[in-house]
Amino acid sequence: MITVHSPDHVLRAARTELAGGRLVPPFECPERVAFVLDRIAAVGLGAVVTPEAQGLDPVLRVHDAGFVRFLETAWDEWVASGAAGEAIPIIWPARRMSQDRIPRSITGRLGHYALAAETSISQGTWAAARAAADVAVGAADRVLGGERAVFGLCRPPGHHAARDMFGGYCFLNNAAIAAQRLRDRGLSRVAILDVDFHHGNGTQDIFYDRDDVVYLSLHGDPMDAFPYFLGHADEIGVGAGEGFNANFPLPRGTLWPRWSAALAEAIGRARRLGAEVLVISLGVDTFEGDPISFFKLTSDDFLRMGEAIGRAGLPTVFLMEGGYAVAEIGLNAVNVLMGFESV
Ligand code: OKP
Ligand code: ZN
Repeated sequence: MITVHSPDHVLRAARTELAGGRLVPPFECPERVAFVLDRIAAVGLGAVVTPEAQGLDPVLRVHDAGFVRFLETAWDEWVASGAAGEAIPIIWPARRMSQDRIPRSITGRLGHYALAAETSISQGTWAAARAAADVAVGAADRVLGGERAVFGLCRPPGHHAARDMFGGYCFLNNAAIAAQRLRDRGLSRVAILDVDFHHGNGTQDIFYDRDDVVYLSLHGDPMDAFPYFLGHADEIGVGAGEGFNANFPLPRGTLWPRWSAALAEAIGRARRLGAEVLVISLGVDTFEGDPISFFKLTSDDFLRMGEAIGRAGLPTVFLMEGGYAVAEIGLNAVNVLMGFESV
């Protein structure tokens, strides 16, 4: 399997994440990709190629132009405002506050465009986010060109990024950008299957009223897990999109038997709805050793996960999302790809 990878991911190297009332080194760090590349080389998965630069057109197909402009300029404005640390939002347009007037101040705009406070914007964040979008498009284009499956080693991840919001370590929604690319280049129905531990609120939001991109997600129950405010089983889509969104919230301690039963249901749904291609939001933070999640999948379970996805028999774009047990992320992510290839 070909891997698409951009060395520019290292430009996202924030020093701070707000966690437990402290500023700590981010869980979502550049070393994650280094471990995945090491494992790809060790098992001889296949060639690693650099993506073509796409410009912003594929990004603007799913994201708000004002939001994109904000991401582009936020770091420079933050520095110009005299702040010493990284850019972290401190206030939101919460209930009964105006949602439609976008403040002039960088602090006000951070609150307008953020959905969470753990994710700081740092120097280089925008360049890395753009490179991850190029990776997603490069992977989608190779599947359009006839590859059975391609791995886009995206970093930073994307599935929490909504049309006009960043957070949860995500800035641009790589999976949504890839799915839209597949639609724009001729496929009629795309299914995004999100196996990351966290619900992909951003992806769900982007496609919620559409029947041409199905969103299916297995994740920690939002009553107990980030992003807390989306990802319930009764969120089924709206308007033309009704019936084209399916959430499988699962409890603390979930093991392979329960997780894989939900996976089988999700894949069955994708097939019945007529999906022609799969985009997999491949987070491996479902691993038993993950420091911020609460499922209990083993490294061998990731092989079985890949086999189950392979048995769907559809062209597949794998895109990296989460996974924070850094020493095991290569083994776990590449196990999914090897399981897929074994089918
Ligand atoms: C991104 B992705 C840790 C709290 C975690 C953010 C989680 C973002 C996960 N102190 N909050 O879905 O893997
Ligand atoms: Zn996650």
